[in-house]
Amino acid sequence: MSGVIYILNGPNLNLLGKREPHIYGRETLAEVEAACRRVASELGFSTSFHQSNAEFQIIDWIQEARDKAVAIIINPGALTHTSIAIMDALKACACPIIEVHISNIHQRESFRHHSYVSLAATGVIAGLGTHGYELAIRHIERLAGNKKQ
Ligand code: CA2
Repeated sequence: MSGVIYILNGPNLNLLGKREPHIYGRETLAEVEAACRRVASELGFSTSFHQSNAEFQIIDWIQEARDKAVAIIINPGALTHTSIAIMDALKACACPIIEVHISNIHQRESFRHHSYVSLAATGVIAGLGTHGYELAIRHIERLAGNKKQ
């Protein structure tokens, strides 16, 4: 197995571990990045990990991933619930797409219950904290393994 997994994070996720630990936990985004790099490398993948508060930047990374990535893991932050443009960009990608939410969006305000991104995602992980990123990487490894059989 080899290849690069793009891991994309949307608005305000740079604040991870610094505010609202009761919702998002105490791990910082830098720690999430390091954990993703470690797990991915154990499984033979590299990672391209990014965060932006700008929608256009996330769309540009998704378009870059079209040509370069074996899979995309995306936590679009609040853009999950609003961005048709991110959904369209993801729909143009052929690789597996795992949508990750740290919190259980279905247990929160009703405006968080709908995700445009889910319409383009292979699968969704929500409510398992930052461990969801690692689970997504492990699932990508399983998908890659199954393809070879
Ligand atoms: O649960 C998730 O991962 C979310 O994608 C996080 C978004 C929220 O808008 C989504 O509904 C669910 C918010 C990210 C903001 O992250 C913060 C982290 C620490 C402190 C403040 C914000």
